[in-house]
Amino acid sequence: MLADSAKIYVKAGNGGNGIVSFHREKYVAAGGPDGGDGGKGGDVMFVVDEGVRTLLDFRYVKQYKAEPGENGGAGNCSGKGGRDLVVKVPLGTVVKDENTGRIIADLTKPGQKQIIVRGGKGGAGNQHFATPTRQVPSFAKAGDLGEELWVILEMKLIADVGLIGFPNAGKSSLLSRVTAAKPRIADYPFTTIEPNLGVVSASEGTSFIMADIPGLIEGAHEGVGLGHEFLKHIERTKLLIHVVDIAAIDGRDPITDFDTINSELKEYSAKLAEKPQIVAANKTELPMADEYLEKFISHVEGKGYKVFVISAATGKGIKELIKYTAQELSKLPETVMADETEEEVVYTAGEEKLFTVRKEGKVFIVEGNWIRKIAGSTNFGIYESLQYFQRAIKQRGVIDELEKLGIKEGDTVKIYDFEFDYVK
Ligand SMILES: Nc1nc2c(ncn2[C@@H]2O[C@H](COP(=O)(O)OP(=O)(O)OP(=O)(O)O)[C@@H](O)[C@H]2O)c(=O)[nH]1
Ligand SMILES: [Mg+2]
Repeated sequence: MLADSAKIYVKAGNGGNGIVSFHREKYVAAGGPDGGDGGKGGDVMFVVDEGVRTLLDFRYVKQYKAEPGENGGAGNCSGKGGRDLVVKVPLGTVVKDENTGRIIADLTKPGQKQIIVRGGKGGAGNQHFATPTRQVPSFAKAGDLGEELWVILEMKLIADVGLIGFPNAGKSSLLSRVTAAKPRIADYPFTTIEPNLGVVSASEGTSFIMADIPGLIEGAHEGVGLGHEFLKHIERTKLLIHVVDIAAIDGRDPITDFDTINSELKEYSAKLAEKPQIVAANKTELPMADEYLEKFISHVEGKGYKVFVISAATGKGIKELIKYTAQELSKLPETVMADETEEEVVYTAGEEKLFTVRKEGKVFIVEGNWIRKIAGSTNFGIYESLQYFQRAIKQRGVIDELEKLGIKEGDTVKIYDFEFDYVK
């Protein structure tokens, strides 16, 4: 089974609570507040591990949670921080926020590490809340909640060059000739069902990674055949080699084949169609190729492409093709990141709404990351903490929004686990 995408839940540890405590000692009449702070919750981070080759594991284990911070202790003792959770992912993993589609991480280097969700801050103990007028602070802050998120993981091939073309064009044959890869090669379509990768040594010191993908056919951009699954993989290659069977062994016309594949690319994404493309006219050692070769070359060159006349079977023309490919690659930028190739809406944090308000029957529901956090760090049993909460939601316009929805005295407001009656 191919496992090149998965959906998982990640949750960073909640911060530990600050505590309320007072110094007690024999002969010391009124000890001051000494409630310690809560520890920070652990982060969830992803690290690229080359031993992990697919996202298969993420199909089985879907929840990843880091440790919470410990609560503070008496005697100004801070709680221990929660341990981070380090999750190993394969090279080429792109992590997206399920909700917004925003790319959170694009892990393209071995060993690369990135925090995905951050642990909550520990709450401050009552030691911090003593003021000249408040010498007996009877409250402490709860720890912040750890961030939580559903994320989509996608694995994108990291190859410099992608081989595209119809089934049976000879993509795998070409790959096996120029690299040590041993893809399956056969005279039936869709021999290749998953991409194969290989390293091409071009000349002293220069090498690049080449990948074949399953054959593309008409309608691929709509999901016909197998190729569609893989178009997204070749989005991040730097250059494409388009392999065409010039001997027309499968009975199709090479010129039509060439145009069909290119229009499929264009239908799938404009970026993909604009990628530099070198054309390899294959199987030209066969006499049948002569019938099409000349016309094919003039058609393709007429469209501005460079064509190489090759034979994956005999090796003809392949040295020239590889040399030219290496030259072209050296002119292109180092890496192609996922967010440069994808036409997605990328949200910045500032655009995200602080909260949303809706009415369900008689209950007014307030949701959103900001409100969840602040509600989570409020100790509703303590007057001063509650006051702080009320001030904050008023300032940010929550009350205004509730009133716009027609809230009345005595109606219920629900903020995640907290419910209270609305009082003007
Ligand atoms: N005569 C000749 N046959 C070739 C040449 N290149 C490939 N073939 C044959 O064409 C058939 C298909 O080759 P593959 O390399 O499997 O083609 P592919 O493009 O990877 O095909 P899919 O994986 O099915 O998409 C095999 O029978 C190869 O032996 C060539 O240069 N000359
Ligand atoms: Mg193949």
